[in-house]
Amino acid sequence: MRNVFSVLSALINSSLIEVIQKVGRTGVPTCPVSEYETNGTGTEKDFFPTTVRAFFPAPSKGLRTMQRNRHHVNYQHVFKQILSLLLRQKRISVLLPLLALLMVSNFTLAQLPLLESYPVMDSVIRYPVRQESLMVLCKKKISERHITFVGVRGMDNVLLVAVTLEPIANVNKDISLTVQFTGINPKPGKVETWGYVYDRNHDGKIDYLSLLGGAAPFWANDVPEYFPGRGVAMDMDQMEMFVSHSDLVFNHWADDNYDGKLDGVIHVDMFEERDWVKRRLMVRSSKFNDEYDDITSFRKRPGDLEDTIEVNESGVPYIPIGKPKEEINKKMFEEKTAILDLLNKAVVSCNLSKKLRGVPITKREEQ
Ligand SMILES: [Ca+2]
Repeated sequence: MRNVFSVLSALINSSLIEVIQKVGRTGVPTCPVSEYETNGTGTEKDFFPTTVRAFFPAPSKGLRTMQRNRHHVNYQHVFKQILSLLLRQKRISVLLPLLALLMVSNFTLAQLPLLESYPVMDSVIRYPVRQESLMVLCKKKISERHITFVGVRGMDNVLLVAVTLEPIANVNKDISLTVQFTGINPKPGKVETWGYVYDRNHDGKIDYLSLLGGAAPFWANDVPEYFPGRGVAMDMDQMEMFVSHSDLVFNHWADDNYDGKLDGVIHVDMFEERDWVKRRLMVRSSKFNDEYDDITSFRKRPGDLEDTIEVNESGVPYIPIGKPKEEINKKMFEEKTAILDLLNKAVVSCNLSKKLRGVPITKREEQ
């Protein structure tokens, strides 16, 4: 029995996460907390992801307060401390099931469906890596398109991919991870056709895309209802509000049954009378049969909005940035699946199957 303790102790002292990674490739992620959650308005549900809550249901008040003061909750650290404590007390009967649970949770976390994956992926976008750290991992030309896989200097994993008609001269200059402005108007960088990509089930294929959709201000509770509509002049305070609420817009596409076909999307929907993002629409086929039966809307996090959604037989109408009303429907899913297909072909020819990220470990990426 002493051997068991010493081996476990050594493993934990070196790195618990490395041990888990050997079993499931990705460790328990450092769960990022968005501004929404750190400003105290989020609920515990927002704060603790489902799978973490499942075996860590009631964090002490002190722990929660400590974590609220940080941008990132480091669950790795918390688990490590708990395990160290159990080891010191030689509570092997508690320790082994906990280790098993960690491994199981690691497995399920890697395979969260769209709506549960979204908050983690969204945090990566909110807290991007340093702009100048981007580097090209591989370039391929397929079907007249230049596909550029981009990583971060010092790491060999894929961070994002761009699909362009012309080759990209300089990824650090041409791809902007943060919003740019012309006057007070938000805009993306020079290259607008890129997105973050993930392989949640570690089968070597991309199954989740966060595609750049433009740049716009996001409506929030602090914006007054009387805020000027499109074409109406803004005063200085209103301009400041317009700028401060502006950000890059990403639409999230997921293949939740890992068959290579996209089956769910979280897409922005603009106001009809204002150039602001009104809400995000989630449209998903829960049976993976092109019937969109799982439809909801929210602003920052699922569950934060109660409103009505127009649903047609063919799909869900929405207003894109700067364009008239369109529809999220089977045709749109097929178009995006064609892009996914193209990207996965490029992954193979670039030999990057093992370099795709699972559920992101945000803290590591930010370093
Ligand atoms: Ca699918």
